[in-house]
Amino acid sequence: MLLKRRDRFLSAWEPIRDELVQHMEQQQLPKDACNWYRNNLDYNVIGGKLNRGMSVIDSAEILLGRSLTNAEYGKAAVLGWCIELFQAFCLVSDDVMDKCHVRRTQPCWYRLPHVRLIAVNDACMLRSAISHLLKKHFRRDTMLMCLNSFTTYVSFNTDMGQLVDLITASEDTINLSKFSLERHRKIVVYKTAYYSFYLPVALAMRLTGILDSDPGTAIRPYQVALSILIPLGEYFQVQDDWLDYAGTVEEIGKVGTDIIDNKCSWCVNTALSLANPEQRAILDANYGGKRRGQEWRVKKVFEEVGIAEEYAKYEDNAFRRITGLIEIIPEVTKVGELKREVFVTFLQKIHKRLM
Ligand code: DMA
Ligand code: MG
Ligand code: MG
Ligand code: MG
Repeated sequence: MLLKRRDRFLSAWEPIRDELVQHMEQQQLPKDACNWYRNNLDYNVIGGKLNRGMSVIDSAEILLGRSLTNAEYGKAAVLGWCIELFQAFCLVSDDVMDKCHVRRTQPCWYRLPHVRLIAVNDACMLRSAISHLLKKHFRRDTMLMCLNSFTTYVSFNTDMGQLVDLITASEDTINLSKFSLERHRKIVVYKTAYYSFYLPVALAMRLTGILDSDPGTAIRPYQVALSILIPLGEYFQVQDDWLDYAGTVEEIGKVGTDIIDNKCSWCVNTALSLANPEQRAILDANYGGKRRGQEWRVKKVFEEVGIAEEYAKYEDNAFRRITGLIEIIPEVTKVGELKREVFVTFLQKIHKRLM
């Protein structure tokens, strides 16, 4: 059942990819460039968990209380693949900026010898595909403007989050007193939560006809969705920070670089709040350091302060807190209204994740 769901979503990818490449071909762009774009799409869009993209379909089905017709599925799948294209854009550019080596258990795109900094333009082309697809597939729909404005809003937020992430992790001046859980919260909400959690649900809501400030509804559905999905996305990025430190490449498909990159991650902020003066001195002297043994010394302090226990507590709290937020939505709702199940499904998908 689960495999079928993924297979069906994957089978919608090929025509979308071909349509993007054909867009270049129709303009008689050189064959090598068209092939390059195809390789970019194949290498960077496929290979992940596809949770974000498939959430559009799942959420739409829950909201309608039935399976989608083939035509509805086609539209939901385009929206899902737009999110996966955005994710691909984020990862290709993020890996350049974070200087990572491995992604989805293969070399990061920019690490391929023939690619290198062409990856910057390749990332842009993954992102440009989104408005092109929306225009093509929704040109006769009144919802086009709304779908465009969601994606623009969410992209800008993601860019702002990445900016705060990057300037907080300055390479030449390492100063842990610049870090705080408050700053961390801004980073994770902006760089991750909007596009990974709010966007799939908001697109599914619009697709199934939920309008903001629907006359007759007491709750503002998009505001309610945001109030649950932002904390959910925050929890997800805390897990990403944790797995960067604790996960293996087999589990997470990438090699953690947060410590050597001087990232303002949940782990270092938590360790700073628990460290005694000697441990703090070790963190000050080694965090963000690239010399041999420095990362190991930081990890040792993480262990000593009991970060694993702290993380387990965080997970339990987050689960309880978000479950409470979901209960804002009435238990029984009519077709066309928000449903608890959209959010419960999302929470269950990520709670205690190990990959
Ligand atoms: C994730 O940040 C956010 C975006 C927008 C990619 P990250 O650098 O922690 O991600 P990862 O751990 O996947 O490199
Ligand atoms: Mg990264
Ligand atoms: Mg990053
Ligand atoms: Mg990370």
